[in-house]
Amino acid sequence: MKTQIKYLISAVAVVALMAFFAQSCNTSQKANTGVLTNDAASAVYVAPGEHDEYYGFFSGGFSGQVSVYGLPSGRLLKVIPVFSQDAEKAYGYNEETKPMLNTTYGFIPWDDAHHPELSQTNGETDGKYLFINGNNTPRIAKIDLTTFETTEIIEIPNSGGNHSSPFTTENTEYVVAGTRFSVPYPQQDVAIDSYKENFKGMLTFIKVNDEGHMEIAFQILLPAFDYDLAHAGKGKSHGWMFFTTYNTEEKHTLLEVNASQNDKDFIAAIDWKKAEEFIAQGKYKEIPAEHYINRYDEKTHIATSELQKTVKVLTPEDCPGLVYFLPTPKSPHGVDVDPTGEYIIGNGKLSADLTVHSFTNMLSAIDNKEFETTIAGIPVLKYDKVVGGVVKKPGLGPLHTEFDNEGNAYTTFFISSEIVKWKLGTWEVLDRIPTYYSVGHLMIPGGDSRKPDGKYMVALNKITKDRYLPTGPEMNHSAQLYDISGDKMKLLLDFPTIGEPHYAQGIAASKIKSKSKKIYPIEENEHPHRALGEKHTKVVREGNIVRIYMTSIRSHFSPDNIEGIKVGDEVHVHLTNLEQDFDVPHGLAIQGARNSELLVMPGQTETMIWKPQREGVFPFYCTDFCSALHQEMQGYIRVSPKGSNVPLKWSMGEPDEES
Ligand code: CUK
Ligand code: CUA
Repeated sequence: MKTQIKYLISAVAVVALMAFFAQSCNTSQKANTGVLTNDAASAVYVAPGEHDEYYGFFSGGFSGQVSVYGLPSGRLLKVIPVFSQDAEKAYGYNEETKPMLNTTYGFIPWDDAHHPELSQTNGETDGKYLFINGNNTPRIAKIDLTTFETTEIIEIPNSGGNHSSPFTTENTEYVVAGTRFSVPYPQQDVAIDSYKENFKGMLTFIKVNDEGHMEIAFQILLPAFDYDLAHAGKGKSHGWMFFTTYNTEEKHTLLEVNASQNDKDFIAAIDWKKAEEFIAQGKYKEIPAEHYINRYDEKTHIATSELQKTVKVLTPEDCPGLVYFLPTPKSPHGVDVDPTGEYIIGNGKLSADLTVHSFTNMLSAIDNKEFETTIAGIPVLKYDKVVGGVVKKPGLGPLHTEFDNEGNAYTTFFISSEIVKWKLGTWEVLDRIPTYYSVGHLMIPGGDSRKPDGKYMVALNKITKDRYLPTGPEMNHSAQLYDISGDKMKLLLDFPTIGEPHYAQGIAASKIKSKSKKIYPIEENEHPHRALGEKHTKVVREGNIVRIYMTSIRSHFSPDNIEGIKVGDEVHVHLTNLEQDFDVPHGLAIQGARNSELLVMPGQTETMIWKPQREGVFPFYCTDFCSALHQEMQGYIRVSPKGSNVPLKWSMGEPDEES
C-alpha cells in the first residue's frame, strides 16, 4: 500500500514535469523562429574547400559507433565503426577485424556506446586516442587518431552496464569503468531478492601504457549501488577519481520509486595513487575474471584476441583511505570537475539545486575525520563539511556540466530543456538558453579538461520532433551548436546525428590533422597472406580451403579469372591494395557471398571468406568508384560441382591483340 502511494506520487510528479516540458517546447518553438540570422549563418559557414576549426567526436549510442563532425559547419566527416559490424567498411565482416568483437560471451556484433573521451597530457587533450565505452557487454574501445580506426577493445569483467566509463586521468595514466548495475559477485545463479547479500558494485582502473595499450590494473569492490558517471580530478585534485552513485537504497525492482527514497546519494571519491600503493604492498586479492583484450596490429593488419584470466581486487575494508563518500542530493547523474580541480559538481536529477563540492573542503574533512557514518569500511563525509557552494534553483532535471576558460560552468537541464550558464565561486546564474529538445550531455571542446576552449558549445539532444522534415515515426537525434564567446549564449546551428549522441568530445583540428595517416606503406605490410605485387598473386588449395592472393590497382584485379573452385570449398580472398596514393581504396564484392564487401585502404590486405553454394560462373567487382575505368574493374570465378576435376587455374589476361 505504502509503495502504491509513493508510486502514485511519483506518477503525479512525472505528469507535472511532462506538462512543464510540453509547455517549454511550445514557448521555445515560438522563441526560435528567426534565431538563424545572417550572423549565425556566417558564423558556421566554412567555405567549400576550407577546413573546420574543430573535430567533434560524437558517440553513436545504440548504433555502437563514433561519428566525426567538423565544427562549426556540422559536416559529417566520418563514421568510425567501433562496437558494431559495419558493412560499409567490412569492419567485423572481414577476417582481420572479426577478433575485435570477441568477448567471453563469443562474437558480439553490437553495443551501446555512450562516452567518447580523448586522451590527455598534462590535463589537456593531446589528439592521440579516443576512448569509448560499450555499455551492454562491458567493454572499452580505443580509436587511434592517426588512422581513425578502432585498434583496441578490452572487456571489463565483474561489471554490468559499463556506463561510468571511460573517463581518463590527466596524463591518460588510466581510463576508468564503473558498473552501472551491481551484479552478483562472483557472477552466479542466486535469487534476485538476495541482492543485498550477493550483489556488489565494481570500479575498474584500466592502465594505458606508453604504447597506448590497455590492461586492467585493479578493481575496487564497493557496495551494490548503481555507479553512473565519473570524471577525474585535475590540477590540485589530480590523483583522485570521482564517480556518482544512485540506488544507494540497494533496490532491485521498480527503481523509479524505490531508488528515489534517500535524500542523498553519494559521489565516491577514489584516491587512485593510494590504490597504487596498496597494490604495491600486495593488499589485493587476485581472483578469476576472464576477459579479452583485442588488438589490431597496424603492420599485419590483423586483430588478435588474448584471454586474460584474473584481476586484482582491492576492498575498502582492507585499504583505509582508498574511498570516501560525499553525500550529494537526489540521484546525481553527471559528476564534473572544473578546470582548476577545486570544484566537483554533482548534478542531482531530482534535486532543485545544484551541489558543488569543494576539493579543499573534502581534504580537510578527511584530515579532521568529519564522518557521518561508515558503509562497508568507507567513511561518509559530512555534507556540510564538503559542500563548496550551491546554485539555487537553476532549472529542472540537471544532468551534466562543462566549463569555459573564464570560470563559467554550463549545466544541461533535461526536463526544462535548457542550458544554464553560471559562475563558479559566486554560484549566480548568468544566462539560460533553450535546447530543442531535452538535452542530455553538452560538449565544449576541452570542456572537461584543464584547458577548455570557450568558443563553441554543443547540446546533445534526446528528442528531435519537429526540428527537421519528418522521416516516419523515427527522427534522427539532434545536436545544436552555440556560440559561447560572449556574455549571452547564441544558437548557431542544428544538425542531425547518427544513433544517440550521448556525449561528445571536441578538439582543435590542428592537434590531429597533421598527424593523420594518408596510406599504409606497402613495404611495412606484414600480413601473412599479402601479395606485394602482381607477380606474387596466386591461388593455393589447402584441402577444401582455397586461398586467393589477389591484388588491386587502378583499374584491375589480379588475377581476374579464376577456375577450379568447387561447391563445398571455403574460399579466402586475401586482397592487397597496391595503391600508395591518399584516398584510393578499392572494394571487392562477390555475387552470393554471405558477407559484406571488402574496402581495402592503400597498402592494406583484407580477407573475405566466401563459401560458394552453387555451381556457375560468378562475377566480382570493385565497389568504390576509383577511376574512369572503375566499371571495368571486375572478374569472374568459376565454381564447379563438388568432386569435379576442373584444375585450379588463375590468370590476368594480356590485352587483346586487336585492341
Ligand atoms: S548519458 Cu548514458 S544515458 Cu547522460 Cu552519459 Cu545518455
Ligand atoms: Cu577499384 Cu573501383
